[in-house]
Amino acid sequence: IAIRQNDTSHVMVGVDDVFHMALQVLLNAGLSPEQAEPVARVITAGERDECFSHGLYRLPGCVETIKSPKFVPDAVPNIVETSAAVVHADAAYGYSLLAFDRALSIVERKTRSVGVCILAINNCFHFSALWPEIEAMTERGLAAIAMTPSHSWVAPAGGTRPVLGTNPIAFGWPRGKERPYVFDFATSAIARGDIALHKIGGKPIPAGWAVDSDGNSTTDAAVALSGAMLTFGGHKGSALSTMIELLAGPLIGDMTSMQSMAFDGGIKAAPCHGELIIAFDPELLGGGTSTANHESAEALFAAFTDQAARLPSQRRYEARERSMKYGVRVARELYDRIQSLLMD
Ligand code: NDP
Ligand code: PYC
Repeated sequence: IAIRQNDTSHVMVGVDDVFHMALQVLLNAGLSPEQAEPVARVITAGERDECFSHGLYRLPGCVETIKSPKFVPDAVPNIVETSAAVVHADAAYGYSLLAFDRALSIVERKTRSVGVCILAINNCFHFSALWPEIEAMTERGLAAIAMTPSHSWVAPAGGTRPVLGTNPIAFGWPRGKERPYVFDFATSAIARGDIALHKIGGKPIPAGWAVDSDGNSTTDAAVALSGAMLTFGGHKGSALSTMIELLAGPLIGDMTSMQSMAFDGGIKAAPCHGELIIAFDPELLGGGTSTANHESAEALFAAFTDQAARLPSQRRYEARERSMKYGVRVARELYDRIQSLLMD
């Protein structure tokens, strides 16, 4: 990490202190301790891994969401084992993260027994990156896919009006002693949080991320936020995003991004909808040939790294090591804003 002497525009904060600061802000805002702990943990993980669009930057937005009349600050998730391979976790209009935590051991048990398990989280306010949940699966030796809608901010390919969410999809593959293969990205060209960070930093965005309200390409982050974002990969990202709307929406009896936006009614809380996670047990699905299958997967990864092509999450893992050693470098403006939330 570049620790510059006399850098008054940033503050160095230890990772543990990030967690305690985030936790205290959330508790001050009225979130129950049970809800607050996993939210603070995931925000800290985002800052630690230098995923700035989903780290401490999210904290003021979380406070706004907690104040929303539709949010339930002391929500207690209700976990139901719907079938041998299906778990429904009703987040009861709290954050998604406590519902995930409460369902995790049940999902693990079912996945080991059946080979696959679907976790449907319903009625959850959702603001977080998906890779912490995916890493929880890979730590248990499971492969997994996660996806969620958001708010309708993104135009479908060929259109100019927002319909789709930024709809992230994440995947993880356990690699034994190696760190897992994990990717996690929005199906919009970039997360909305990243465009908001460009706006805060006064920086232009690349062409291709968004159009203005008349459908013209824009590099102005503020204009992008009031126009329509675009999907990655044209019609391919558009279709993938639509799949996420359907699988993590109507399929599990929950809202699409358009419905989530309407539910919000202009309050500007975090999106409220469902999340779908599918876990796989490589041992059981490998039919007893798991060593051979492990070696096949490793050969695939080696074919990347042998030509210096990086695997997704490599940057994140390197950032994690750096942050654990030196702490994280938080913009002074954000740090001061968070401190002011501690005074409220
Ligand atoms: P990016 O476009 O930066 O893509 C991130 C993913 O791609 C990471 O897995 C990243 O690994 C990998 N990656 C990036 N560059 C390369 C490369 N050159 N080679 C190989 N892999 C690469 O992020 P997004 O803006 O699309 O998404 C950021 C986050 O926002 C995600 O965590 C997502 O879950 C979150 N999000 C959450 C939403 C929600 O509703 N809850 C909505 C939208 C987004 P690495 O991290 O190592 O760079
Ligand atoms: O960055 O697109 C985003 C986002 C939406 C909800 C949470 N993050």
